Amino acid sequence: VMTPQDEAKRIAAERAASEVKDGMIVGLGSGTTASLAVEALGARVTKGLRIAGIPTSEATAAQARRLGIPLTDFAQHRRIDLTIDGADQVARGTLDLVKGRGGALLREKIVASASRGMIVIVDETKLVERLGGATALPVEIVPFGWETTIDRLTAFGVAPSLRGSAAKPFISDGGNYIADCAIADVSDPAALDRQLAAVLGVVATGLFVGLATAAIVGRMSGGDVIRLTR
Ligand code: A5P
Repeated sequence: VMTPQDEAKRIAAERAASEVKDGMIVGLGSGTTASLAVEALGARVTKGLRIAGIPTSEATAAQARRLGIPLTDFAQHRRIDLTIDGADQVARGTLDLVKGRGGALLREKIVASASRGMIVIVDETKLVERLGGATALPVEIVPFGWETTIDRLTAFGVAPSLRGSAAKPFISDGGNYIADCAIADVSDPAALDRQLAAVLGVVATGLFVGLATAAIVGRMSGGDVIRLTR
C-alpha cells in the first residue's frame, strides 16, 4: 500500500527522471526517493533512452545494473550533466540541503560537486525555512581515532553520536564512520560546513551548500509537484 508520502516521493522522482535527456551522464542518488528515480530511468532506458550513470552508493549501483542502466565512472567522465538525488531537508529559499541519513553522503557530495545540474527530489515534509532543528546532521569521519574526532565535535558543540554502536559502528561505502550531530537552526550553512570540515578526522558533512540547482517537491495531496529553482 502506498502512503501519501510514498506517492509524493514517487511523483517527484518520476518528474525528475523525465528531465533527463538522451546522451546525458547522470548522477544516480541514494535512498528511497532516489531509488524511485532510478527505477523510472530504468524504464526509460528500456524504451531506448541512452544515458550512462554514475552511482552514489553500492546499493544504487546494484539497482542500476539490475535495471540495465549502463554505468560509467570518473575515469571516463570528469563531468556529470545532471544528478538526481534525495535529501533529508531542503531549505526553501536557497536549496541548501541536509543529506546522509542513508549514509551515502560522501559519494553523494563528490557526485553532486561534479555535476552541472542537481535536481533534489523530496516529499513536502522535507521542505524547511532553515536547515537543522529536529533533523540530525550526518558527518562522515575517519575510523582511526574516531573517539578523538567525536571529542573534537563535542567540544565544537554539535553533540555528535556515533551511528551504530562503538562495538559495531555503521560503515559507509567509503569505509568511514558517521557521527550524527545535533544542530540548531542554521543561519549560515556554508560557514558551518567549512568549520565542521576543518575538524581533524572529519571527511565530509551532510550540508550541501550551493549544489542543488532545482528541487522537485512532491505534494502529499493531489499528485502534484512544486518545482523550485535557485
Ligand atoms: C542518503 O545518504 C541520503 O543522503 C538520502 O538521499 C537522504 O537520506 C534521503 O533519503 P530518502 O529519500 O530515503 O528519505
